[in-house]
Amino acid sequence: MPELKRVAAIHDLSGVGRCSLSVILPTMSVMGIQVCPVPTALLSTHTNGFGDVVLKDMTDYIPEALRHYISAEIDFDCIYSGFLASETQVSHCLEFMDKFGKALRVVDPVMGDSGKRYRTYDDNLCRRMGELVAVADIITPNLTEAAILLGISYPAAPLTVGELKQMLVKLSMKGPKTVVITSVTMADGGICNAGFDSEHNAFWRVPYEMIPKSYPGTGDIFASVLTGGLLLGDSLPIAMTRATAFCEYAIKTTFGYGAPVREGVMLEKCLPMLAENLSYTQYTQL
Ligand code: PXL
Repeated sequence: MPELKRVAAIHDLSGVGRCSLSVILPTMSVMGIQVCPVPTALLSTHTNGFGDVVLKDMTDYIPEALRHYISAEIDFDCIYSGFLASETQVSHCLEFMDKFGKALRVVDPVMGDSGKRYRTYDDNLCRRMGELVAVADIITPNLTEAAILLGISYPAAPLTVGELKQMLVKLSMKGPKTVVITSVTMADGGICNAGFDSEHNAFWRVPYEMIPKSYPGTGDIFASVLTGGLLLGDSLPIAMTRATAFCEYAIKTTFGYGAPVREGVMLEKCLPMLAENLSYTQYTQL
């Protein structure tokens, strides 16, 4: 039997808007990874642009599912968390990360975008997200979330390489060995995703073409492809380039069709590209 990697994905399930588990499941599956969803909440849509959302909280489900997995001796290669609805959910994620100590711990500290916090996140929840970051092996904040985690204001001006490296190092000093910051506008031109591997003191930069639209769920897709790539044996720069190339392709496809922003990217049209499992090498050193 081929050994497939198994991931516990602790995220919400939003019915419409192509984010969180709705995109994580197909994205990692097409890469040949088994994703086991641990839904933190059920939402009719995501929280940006559809008005009053119907939300069923699943907080109590998380520790019960964890107990079942332990008693059934089910193991995971990776625990991957994202959007969380409450501080209690952070505590439950910490338990999950603790109980599967050998698993790769990936924390996507979903809290905001484009300089703004999502409306369901307050100061306390953001602080607790910092506790989860501290136990992670890998974190994938966008620039907004990186600023929140560092307790600084959202950088108004493009970043120099030195400023960006400092942010990456400071985040890694909070615990995670690997830090990837997405959507960084650079003072020397362009926009990129940037990574730091503290074990090898290596900094990586993956540039991409800026499209003037911000589609929900692209951070979830980026973190899923990055995590999938690393689980399949990619190095950090190769996994970062795979994830960047796929997001760029999905965003340009969606933009090219003029599809509504709030519905996220046209993932269904794009997934075959990921199944091809090519190697991507357009990174540079930061
Ligand atoms: O993609 C991040 C995300 C996840 N889950 C929910 C969201 C968002 C972003 O808006 O609203 C419910």
